[in-house]
Amino acid sequence: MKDILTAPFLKEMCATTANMYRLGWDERNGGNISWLLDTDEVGEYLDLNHVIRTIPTGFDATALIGRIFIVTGTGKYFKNVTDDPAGNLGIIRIAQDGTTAELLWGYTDGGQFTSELPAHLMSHIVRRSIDPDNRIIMHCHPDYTLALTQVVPADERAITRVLWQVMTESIVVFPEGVGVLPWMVCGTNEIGEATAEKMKDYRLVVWTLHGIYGCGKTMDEAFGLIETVEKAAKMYLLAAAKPQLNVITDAQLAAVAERFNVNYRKEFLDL
Ligand code: 2HA
Ligand code: ZN
Repeated sequence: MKDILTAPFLKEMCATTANMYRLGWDERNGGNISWLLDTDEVGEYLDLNHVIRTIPTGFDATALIGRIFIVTGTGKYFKNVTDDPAGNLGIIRIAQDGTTAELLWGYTDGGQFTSELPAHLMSHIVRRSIDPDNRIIMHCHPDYTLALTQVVPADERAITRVLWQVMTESIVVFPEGVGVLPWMVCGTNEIGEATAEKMKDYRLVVWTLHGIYGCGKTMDEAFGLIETVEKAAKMYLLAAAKPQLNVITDAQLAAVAERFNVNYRKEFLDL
């Protein structure tokens, strides 16, 4: 059995959480990541027959029975993951009943997975029905994205247009736009269901006055989506309250989308 601390997925969880903390996106215990792992790969590091304990999830994830995830822990700080991966992360498998998680590694202080597990697993189910290679769901609290939700209506078209209009890359990186949820109580099955519903149409979902969700096949893809939204929100807010003399017009947005051959959401433009 190989040493799990040398596993590429573990090292990437450490590197990513540290990076996100440094960017200020994950203050205190803010943010969470789940990564659907390859079972055979996990088997190189862990005895898959050894369940440390079981933890009820409180919702049905039948579509993920037998699937193994590495998930950040509830109440844990991204800044501490690298120094103590086993205390801050856990590797869980969805049990045969679909509503229990089997702990295979981690959460060494008796802890458990993020309170946002419903949003994560429900989003995994939806995204994999659209893209079977999706593996990552990432949630964080990036500064400018949050601030943007104070000053732009909590509306998909309105927020997407702001992000598209101020940075040329935006429509190329997220041509489908961003989904937006109104303010809701977090950590509940309800916000999980609402997030997953948005994930049918979007790879990015903004939670008003809270943060953002991104997804992808790889950590880079999920991170890159969020990073691009955050950059565009920053560009907008750096100039906010000053007369906006120059934005990318709808015709120009369409031209960029055509040049990069992306299928953008046509109803978000006035053409
Ligand atoms: O895990 O970010 O949304 C802490 C949070 C809750
Ligand atoms: Zn959060």
